[in-house]
Amino acid sequence: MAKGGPGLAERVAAAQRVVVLTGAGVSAESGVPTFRGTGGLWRQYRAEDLATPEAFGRDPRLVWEWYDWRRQLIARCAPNAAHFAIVHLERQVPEFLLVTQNVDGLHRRAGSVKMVELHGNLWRARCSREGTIQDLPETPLAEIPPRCACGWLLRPDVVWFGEALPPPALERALLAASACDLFLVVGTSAVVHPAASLPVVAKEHGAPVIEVNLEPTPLTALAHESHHGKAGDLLPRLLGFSLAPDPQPPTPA
Ligand code: BV8
Repeated sequence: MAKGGPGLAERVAAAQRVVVLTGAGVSAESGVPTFRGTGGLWRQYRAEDLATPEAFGRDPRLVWEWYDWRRQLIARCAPNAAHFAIVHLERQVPEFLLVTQNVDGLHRRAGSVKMVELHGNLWRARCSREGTIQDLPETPLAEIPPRCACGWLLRPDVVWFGEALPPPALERALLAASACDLFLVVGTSAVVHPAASLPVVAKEHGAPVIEVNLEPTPLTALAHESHHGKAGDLLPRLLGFSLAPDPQPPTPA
């Protein structure tokens, strides 16, 4: 629980440069299974066994069936109060960056703009040869595994275990973590690197690290405050937002 000192709303009010790191827990209340929770399983497989280049090389059809299942499930999910609280936060602080590990696209659907997707996005596919990107439909794929017009296999445009994160996204996240004056971590088990090192970087540069998660994580000991509970309940309350069901889209500049 909170270890004393100013509450999160006070810290935000005083902050100039805020970074938020999210994981699968921020989408849990939208109905998206987390990676390591009970809902994280698909058929008899573990996510870690399928989200690898080796699994894709061995059985591209199986891996695409998993992503196709996830996309169709996520298409029926909506952003929840935690996503919208983060949108409000983005619009409230002078400098803001959302760094998400999630590939479900729900932050963008909620209205987040200043964000990096460290692990890519399952709504996009990439040609295995050319690297060209194409958007994927909410409906089931006509052909599994899908192929590029060049004939080569398409792959989900996500970062698999053992693959490097997109350098521009990681560099932007590291720079923001080292320069922020408040680092908020929401809904991550903090076991996947290098994303899990970002709060450590923030703390080493003097920023308070505030964790909001259902249960303790390896980050809890390091955090200045840990709030355990559901992000959709806790985050709006901690930030002092009485959230309208869906925040008005930003007025065009
Ligand atoms: C790399 C995309 C090097 C795919 C994902 C030891 C040390 C350092 C690194 C390693 C190491 N051993 C192995 C590694 C490397 C590995 C790694 O970190 N492995 C872990 C498992 C130990 N990392 C990598 O391979 C990364 N690449 O290191 O490359 C390199 C460098 C140069 C050249 C070549 C290679 C790549 C990692 C990215 C993998 N891709 N996703 C896809 O999604 O299909 S990771 C995957 O895990 C998701 O992105 C997910 O977001 C992410 C992290 O998981 P979480 O988001 O935290 O989800 P989880 O289910 O674990 O936890 C949810 C939390 O929410 C829980 O704590 C739960 O309590 C909480 N919760 C639940 N409900 C709620 C809630 N909280 C609040 N409210 C609720 N309602």
